[in-house]
Amino acid sequence: MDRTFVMVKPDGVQRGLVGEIISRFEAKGLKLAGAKLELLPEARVVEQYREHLQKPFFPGLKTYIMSGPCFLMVWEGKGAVAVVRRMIGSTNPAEAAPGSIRGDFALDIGRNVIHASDSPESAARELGIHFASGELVDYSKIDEPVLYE
Ligand code: D4T
Repeated sequence: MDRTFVMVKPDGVQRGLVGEIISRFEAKGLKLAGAKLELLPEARVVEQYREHLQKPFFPGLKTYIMSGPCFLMVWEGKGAVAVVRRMIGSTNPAEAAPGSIRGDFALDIGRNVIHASDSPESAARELGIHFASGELVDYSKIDEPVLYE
């Protein structure tokens, strides 16, 4: 099954949106394979956002991501990377579709509540940054036979 890395950012944790976000992914049929609440060290934030290191918004992004705990998750399911990206919505919440997480819960691109991997390659890379293999749980869920053809 496909796996993706998802992170509720500090604004989402502070606003009490973790439960709502987990509920949406559970209701979709995705399977939680790992989760933890963490204050991210600078090195992992830099690694996570390495493509943006030279961008003008990077210093503010780093300060924001390190401003409080993040809730890190790994979700599994058919097409999980693309499915979760659609569920979180566009990077800029002002353009994110209603019904998406950013469309429903955010207003500002600098406080957009949630991150999710944007490709299977990014998912593998980001999983490696944030989770040790022993932190992921391999198990069966009883709804799998009715979720999939
Ligand atoms: P993340 O990586 O946080 O899920 O966001 P996206 O994948 O949707 O978008 P991104 O990589 O282009 O941007 C990373 C992160 O930087 C913030 N940001 C972005 C910002 O504060 N100002 C900006 O102008 C841009 C483009 C928001 C998300």
